[in-house]
Amino acid sequence: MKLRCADRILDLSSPRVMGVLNATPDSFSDGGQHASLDAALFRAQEMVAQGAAIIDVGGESTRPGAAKVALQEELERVIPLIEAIAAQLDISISVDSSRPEVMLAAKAAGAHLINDVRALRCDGAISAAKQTDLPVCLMHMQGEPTTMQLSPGYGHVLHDVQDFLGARMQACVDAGISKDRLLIDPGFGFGKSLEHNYQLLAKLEDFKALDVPILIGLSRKSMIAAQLNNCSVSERLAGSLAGAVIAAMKGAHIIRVHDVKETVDALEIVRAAQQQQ
Ligand code: 8Y7
Repeated sequence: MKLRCADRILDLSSPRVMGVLNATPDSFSDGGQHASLDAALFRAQEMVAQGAAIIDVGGESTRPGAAKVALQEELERVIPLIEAIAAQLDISISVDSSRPEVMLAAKAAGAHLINDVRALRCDGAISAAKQTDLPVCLMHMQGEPTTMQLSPGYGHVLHDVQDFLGARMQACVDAGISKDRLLIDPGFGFGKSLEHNYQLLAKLEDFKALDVPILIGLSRKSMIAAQLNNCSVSERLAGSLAGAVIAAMKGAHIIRVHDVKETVDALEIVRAAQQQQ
């Protein structure tokens, strides 16, 4: 399976790694705007060398309870970084944003893919995404980041998430975004209890029925920590790799992670085994 991403082709015939790059001012450096751009660019370069297929650039923190970021602030964080990566590195760039203005500016800056945790539900987002002609990842989230973990509830979590993603896909197709531009993501940790997350992971293969590439992110998330005595972020690598391998074996095409090198290695073993089937 191949996905056209602006002027690049992403080969999804074996599972690929998307590296997380946070364009938040204090993520890498406290030495001002220029230093933080340089540090982020250095990290991007490292992820390319480690075998990432995509770099996901985000300027809005969607962690549970995180504060909202103003539009101008989000633009100032992500756009110069996307421009610099596009100019200097040979890699697909995804923009992690829900705002139409950011999607359009990111496309102009050289982005290849849109990653929207709100599945194009913000005003104007569908039409902006269509205008960019870029592929879009539609993620499931119940509620909003500030409140989503307070009391997540479903009739049947698997069916509810599938129905939501199917409906968002239909809304995109109705607006003129063709199905071969779409990807889906169950949204681990976004308005889900621990049990909901593992129910979705256990049945991830059922999302193949929607017939578009599947992207997942569980790297370092609380669903990993919760099984490991609520271990700290630095102790979640083995658990995250196990989750990535399970997801890949159940049909995920793109795995969004912090630890690129280790995940690329783990997925190479999945690829070698899948090739024999
Ligand atoms: C996901 C994501 C985050 C995910 C997609 C974190 C931006 C939280 N998680 N995008 N973004 N899927 N598509 O812990 O699971 O990385 S942010």
